[in-house]
Amino acid sequence: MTDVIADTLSAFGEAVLAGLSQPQKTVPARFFYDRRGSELFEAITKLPEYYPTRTEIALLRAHGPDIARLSGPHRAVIEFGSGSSRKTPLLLDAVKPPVYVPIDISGDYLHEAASTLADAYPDVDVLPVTADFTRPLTLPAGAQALPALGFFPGSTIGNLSHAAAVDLLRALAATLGAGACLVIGIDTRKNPRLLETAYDDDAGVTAAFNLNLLHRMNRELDGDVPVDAFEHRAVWHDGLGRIEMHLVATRDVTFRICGRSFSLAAGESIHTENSYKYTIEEARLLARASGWEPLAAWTDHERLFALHFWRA
Ligand code: AVJ
Repeated sequence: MTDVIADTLSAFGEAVLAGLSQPQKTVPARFFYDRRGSELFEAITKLPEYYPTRTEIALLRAHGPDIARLSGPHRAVIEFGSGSSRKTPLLLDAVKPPVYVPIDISGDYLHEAASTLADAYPDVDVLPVTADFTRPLTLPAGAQALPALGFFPGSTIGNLSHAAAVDLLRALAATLGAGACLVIGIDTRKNPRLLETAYDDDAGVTAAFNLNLLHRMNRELDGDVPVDAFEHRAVWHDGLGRIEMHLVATRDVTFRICGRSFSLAAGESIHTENSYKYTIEEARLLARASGWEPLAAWTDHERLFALHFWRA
């Protein structure tokens, strides 16, 4: 009979129950992005403190011609996680590919974005694929005929541990096939004050983004988490080279999720995100460790962000 509950639990529910049962409570960062979470992330990318998005866009604008020259003509552009509506046109304008394949796990959003792009780029064959790109997958026939140029912007790779990043980058190489290239955005290590500010902005948007996870648990998992008993915290961990985001209990709390009870003592936290940062040299090591040859890296004057070009 208890299996009835297990069977009907969403992936979110399963992850939350498992994560809250560990000594250091945790919820995987991929669950930030419900409708509200995606809106809040979009707002984060426009914050004065959050430098990655605008810096990466400037790098794509400045180095579009370099990307086109290094990749050569007639490649299929394959984008992993197609949420970057402001970045894709910059790459398409530079490379002018005959085929563009956006890959995303969320089908609704993907098809909406794909049809907008298809309208704007009548000469490009847009072939969206709904899939989990962390596993090797088969590209549509129209893309297989051409060598691939992968596009993985936004430093999404930073959410993964080093081992998981290597695993993912190997899967991308397998998906893209022989002769592939990859354009990947990777956030750099920098002054910890700057990093912590980027993940704890004055307007409180990142705090709202983090706390939305608790609202989502209440909405979707029949929860009664007292959200006002938690506060957002972002800390730089120098040894691990990552920003950690936590939801810290400001008093002892007990709540229920999917009929199960959980408690936190005052000061205890739920760890919600890691955002690893890589020096340009560390990113090159990551490339080599995952079967890629780093060919070029571009960064801004302040070295806030880096755009890398790799070849399989
Ligand atoms: C989408 C994972 C790249 O780590 O900077 C932004 C997510 N979290 N502010 C990042 C995020 C808090 C973002 N990534």
